[in-house]
Amino acid sequence: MSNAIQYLRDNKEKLTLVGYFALILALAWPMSGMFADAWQATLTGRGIPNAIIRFLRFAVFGPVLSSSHQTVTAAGLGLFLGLLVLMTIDPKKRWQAALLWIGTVIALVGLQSFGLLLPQLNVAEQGPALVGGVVVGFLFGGGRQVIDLFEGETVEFRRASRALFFVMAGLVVVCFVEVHLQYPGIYIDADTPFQPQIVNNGFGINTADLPLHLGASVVFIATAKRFVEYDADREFFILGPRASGKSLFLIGAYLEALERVRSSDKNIPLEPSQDLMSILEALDRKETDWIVEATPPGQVNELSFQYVHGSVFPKNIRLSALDYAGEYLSRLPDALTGAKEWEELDNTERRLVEGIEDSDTLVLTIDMSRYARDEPLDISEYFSILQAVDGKDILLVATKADVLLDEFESERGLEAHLDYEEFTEFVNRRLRQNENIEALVAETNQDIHPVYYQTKVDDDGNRVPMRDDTGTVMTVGFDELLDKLGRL
Ligand SMILES: Nc1nc2c(ncn2[C@@H]2O[C@H](COP(=O)(O)OP(=O)(O)OP(=O)(O)O)[C@@H](O)[C@H]2O)c(=O)[nH]1
Ligand SMILES: [Mg+2]
Repeated sequence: MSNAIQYLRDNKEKLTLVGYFALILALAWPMSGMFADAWQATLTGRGIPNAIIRFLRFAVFGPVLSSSHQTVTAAGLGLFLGLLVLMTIDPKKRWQAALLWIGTVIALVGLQSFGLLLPQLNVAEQGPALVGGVVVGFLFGGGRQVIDLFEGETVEFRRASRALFFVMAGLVVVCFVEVHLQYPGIYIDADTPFQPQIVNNGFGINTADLPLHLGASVVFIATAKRFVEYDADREFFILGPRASGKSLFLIGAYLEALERVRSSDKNIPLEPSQDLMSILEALDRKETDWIVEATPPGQVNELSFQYVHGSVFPKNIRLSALDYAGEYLSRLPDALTGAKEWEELDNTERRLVEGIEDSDTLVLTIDMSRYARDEPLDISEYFSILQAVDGKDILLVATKADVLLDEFESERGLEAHLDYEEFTEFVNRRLRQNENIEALVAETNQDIHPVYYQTKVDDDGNRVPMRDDTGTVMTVGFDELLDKLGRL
């Protein structure tokens, strides 16, 4: 892979940040212009926002405070700021919040140039409404959880982020409608706020600046949506013949996620599924040997857990996959293509077919120990499965890559776990000498991703996992794997 592409990949998050920053700069101005137009339009046309402001002013705030329309805008601004403060405190949303602060300041300056909002506020008069808005926003967004944050717990202010999104998106939609749609207005009289009067404006469409406003609004809402997202789900389906290392691959990914939890402030509970937990119990008990037995035919384990990907824009990624006995691989193509009728399939086959159809990523394993021993790889089914499904991301994984370590070290004089990239390049070059694998790489247009458990050869000549002082197995390639999955 060329250096430039590698650089872009490694710094993708920082580049995204710069991109968003540019976008906010570019959007804030047309958005505040549209806001100012909307303000004018709703005032003259007696639009619904105007009616709402006047209603709040006379019927809600009026009885409590000496109220003007500025009281209503101050309360709204306060609400927005209260939510934004919470988003700023949320470790997962810090950067998004920083960008929104910048956007807010630009928008306020923009509105000021139209004589709106800030110049109209009088702190002494609107102070209570502004502060009240901040407090309501803060409490509504889940501000009480801030205490947990100080106690070192992992806290997400999902509600604040979501509310902020609705406020921003709502405001944009309302402004857009006010500027571009003319409709019968509503007048709220100061003395009789509960008896709205219709103002007959008729209907019409204002096309001035319509494309600009429409474009800016859509981009703004889409960006805001991405800012408040916390989660992504990825459904995997792992393909591989018997004993190709499917179960240990999924466990390795989990162990890596567990390892990450120990060294991060953006943790979330991993929430492993029931089936994964029962496998992990066995892992604790067994000190010697491999962790898992061959998965019994007929048994389908649902393995899933979540982890955090990314540092600038972290997201919770939930990874789920079915683990099944490799014996089924050869039956999948017929079941998938319909060559075998649904009624003829047994329960396991049906679940696997559904699993493939529901998945967004297929993981194709290539068993390195078979490769090293020149045994058949049994991957011919991959081709027919790839033909039967479309639109899935594909990941080629070389399992048990430790069997190539000696060769790598003697040829390149490097250690794979320290020079993983070099090792990947080596594995790819080595494996593509095999025609079947070369065809698979060409078909999927993917690099092969090597993973392995550190192993040693025991007295009987078998490879068994090495364990560190604490008795945990050591894995290589899974850290990069989780990153890769996060980027998909
Ligand atoms: N050297 C080495 N051997 C491995 C590695 N991973 C798995 N193995 C070996 O491969 C065997 C099978 O691994 P599993 O994960 O059970 O394979 P599977 O694909 O789930 O097998 P089935 O459930 O029978 O389909 C293990 O018992 C190990 O002997 C690895 O990283 N290095
Ligand atoms: Mg298995």
